[in-house]
Amino acid sequence: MATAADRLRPLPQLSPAVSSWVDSVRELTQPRAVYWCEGTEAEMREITAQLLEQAQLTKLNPAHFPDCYLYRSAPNDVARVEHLTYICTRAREDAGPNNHWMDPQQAHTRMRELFRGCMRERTLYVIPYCMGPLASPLSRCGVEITDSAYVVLNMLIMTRAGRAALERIAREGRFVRGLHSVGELDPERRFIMHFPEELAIESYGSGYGGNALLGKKCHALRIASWQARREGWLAEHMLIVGLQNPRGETHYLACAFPSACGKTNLAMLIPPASLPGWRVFTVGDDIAWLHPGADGRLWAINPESGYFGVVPGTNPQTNRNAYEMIRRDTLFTNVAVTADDQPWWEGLPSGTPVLDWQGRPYDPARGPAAHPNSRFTVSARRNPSYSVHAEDPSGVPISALVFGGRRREVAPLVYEARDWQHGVLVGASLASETTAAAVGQVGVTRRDPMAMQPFCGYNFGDYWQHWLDVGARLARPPRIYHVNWFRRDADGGYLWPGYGENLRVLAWMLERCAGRVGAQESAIGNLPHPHDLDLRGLDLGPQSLGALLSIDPALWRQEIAELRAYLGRYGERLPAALLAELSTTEARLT
Ligand code: SAT
Ligand code: MN
Repeated sequence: MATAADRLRPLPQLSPAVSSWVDSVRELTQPRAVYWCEGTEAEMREITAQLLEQAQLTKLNPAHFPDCYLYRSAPNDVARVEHLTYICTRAREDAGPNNHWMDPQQAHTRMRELFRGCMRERTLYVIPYCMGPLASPLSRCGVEITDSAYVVLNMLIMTRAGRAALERIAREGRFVRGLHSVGELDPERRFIMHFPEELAIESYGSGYGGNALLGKKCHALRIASWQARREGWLAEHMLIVGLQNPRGETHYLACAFPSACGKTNLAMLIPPASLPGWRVFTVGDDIAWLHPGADGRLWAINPESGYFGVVPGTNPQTNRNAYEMIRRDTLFTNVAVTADDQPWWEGLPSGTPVLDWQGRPYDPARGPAAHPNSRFTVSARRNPSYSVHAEDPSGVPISALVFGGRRREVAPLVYEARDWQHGVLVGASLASETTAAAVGQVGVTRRDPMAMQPFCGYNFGDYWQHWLDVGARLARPPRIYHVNWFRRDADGGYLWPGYGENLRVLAWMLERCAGRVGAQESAIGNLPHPHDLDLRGLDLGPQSLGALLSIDPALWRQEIAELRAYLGRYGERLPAALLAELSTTEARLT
């Protein structure tokens, strides 16, 4: 425990390990000043005031959006850059075919050249942070050094940052080192490097989202997935949501979807009026750390304390909670503004943009007013459906894991894995149409196992084996499901209404977990009997339901062939059990 004397000590004296690392980075980067983040509200206000003064932030209309600000990123720096993201392990095979790899020595040399003198005339900020509740043994700490005050503001919202985190680091003596500089924001001089064996991250040349807020994807997924394998748990790209049914029973689900597929919406879902008596509690919207508990169940914490969510499409119909949540104390990035300085984005029912996300007079010919990957950063506590259990040091027990992709066809609305081992194959088979969350072509289908393709810090073959090993330790493993909210009809229209109506599918899962309903066995897993889906008040014809639950054996045989070829890339590291599951499914299809 920190003593009273510790509390009075200046931050740099609390942890010699952190201080000596900061000293070496200062030598290298040559900042004008070094600032240690305390994590207080006053500090947040001060940094905000500085950014306003430097015109890096715009204050939004205080009558409608009190304490809300707008930040505009460089136009060439608007999303994660997967092609510039590397896993630097000594052995190339440990990074696997799923990652770009660079030799650690070579990567360090390259980054040192970029970092050398890069903070001249800038302030070096030291952000000690804790991923997960400060009192939880499941949490892990890190320190981000950055020269971006905007990154500091985000990290203060997204993590438990400041003195308390540094005190924990001083006690534990262990932390992830994240060094970040916006550099020149030159896409030609941009790299996001991970050194899992050293628990270190080096990021240069971007100030945006997952490239720069190092606690998020870099630490809580890429480095943590590596740590989790060592320590026997799972770091996953999953939301965590509690659903209370009309009987008063609460079950927690952890759900994996690729970026920008509606995870935040699902995490804070609004039950439709025609399903009375349901309540929804959000524990997390993006990342779950899952630990086998002494009771044989899987327990989850959300390592983050805020949301970095996609703005466009947020409105009272699609997500009333999010719409309410971001009306105060919110940092907006790359949205448009109206004549009276209100933030504006595509999907809002009213308002007219006058400036686009780059601050230019809005001209529809130049594309959408808000950037498709524009974001809000807001404290999780602002969420009307925030769960009181989000701070529980032991986490929440998980009843079901749900994998989902954005697929026009092939995948039915929902199916259930036969058991854990089959569920690992179901997760590994995830594929989805790409979105604006990452740089690159939008709308092409790519394989995204467990929604971790951009985020797994090691070889997927080893990762699937680790999943199998964790499952073997669970006496009461969660059930595993696959959903597809995005199936289309022949004319390209969505067959399922999505958003709050998704609760109908989740409700069926809960009934399965409680052992109250059966299912129809199919080649790919268990499907709901149509009469077990509560569709009261939903205008969905029997034809649509039939199409949503249909399995086309020809398409599935093709899917299995593609999956087999894809998994084959992992060679010797691919667990034999996954191939056996694949053969079982294939045999059932013929
Ligand atoms: O830019 S982030 O990686 O934080 C957002 C996302 O892709 O989910
Ligand atoms: Mn994400």
